[in-house]
Amino acid sequence: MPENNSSDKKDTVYASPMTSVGAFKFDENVADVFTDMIERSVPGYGLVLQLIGLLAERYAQESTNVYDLGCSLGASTLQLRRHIPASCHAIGVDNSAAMVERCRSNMGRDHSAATCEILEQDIRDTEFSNASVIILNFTLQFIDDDERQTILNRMYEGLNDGGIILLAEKVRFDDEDKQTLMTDLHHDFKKLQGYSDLEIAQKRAAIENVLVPNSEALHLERLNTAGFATVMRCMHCLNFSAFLGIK
Ligand code: GEK
Repeated sequence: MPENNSSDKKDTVYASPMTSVGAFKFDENVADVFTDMIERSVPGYGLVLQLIGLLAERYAQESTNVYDLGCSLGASTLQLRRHIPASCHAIGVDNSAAMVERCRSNMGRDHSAATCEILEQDIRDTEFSNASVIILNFTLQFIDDDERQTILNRMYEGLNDGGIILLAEKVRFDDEDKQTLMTDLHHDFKKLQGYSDLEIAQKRAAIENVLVPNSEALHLERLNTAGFATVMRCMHCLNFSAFLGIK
């Protein structure tokens, strides 16, 4: 389990019947239970966190910036901090005040040598410079579809040669049968983690139009278009994938 949160509260946000389900927001209620929510909702989440540590060990360059975009409570930021040289600076960015407040407090309890700052900011406004590692761990999926390429292009520009981007996303399948099967299996996975049919249905209604997944082919194409010399998928579990781009 990632040690990223002082709270280990169970996610019951969608446990009671709602007369109408509002659009999903990263508010106080979600931030309070976020570790439990993401661990029980995203198959492979823990594995991607470990992968982030391995990539940071290999690709973080001395005296550079490493970025964690959409840092939430800081699970990926902590992986970065613990695996980068002491001369690096870790920058976490999130536009949810509730997440940022808790993330800063989580970072305050970590004693890694590398310095760290958590910015309350929209990643569309983040400036990237002297970067060796940029992490987008299940964040790009919340940005307007037509803005995704521009953000990736800017990240590429801010990366030093040999730097990397790790992009993890929920993905969709163009083939309708595959899309249905993966969606069903994902819901089976959530039931296995203890979510009820009601919780799954209400969360699904809330997240629709908020989290908009792309196909794997489109993610790979975007990374190629941004200019990355090497682009590959490095993790895949049901309808969740992670992609690596190396400059
Ligand atoms: C982890 N990476 O645990 N600008 C900044 N932050 C944003 C924006 C935006 N435009 N849109 C959404 N967010 C984390 C998990 S969660 C993934 C990332 C999920 C933030 C949002 O506030 C939330 O904290 C995060 O992106 C997405 O490794 O909930 O599936």
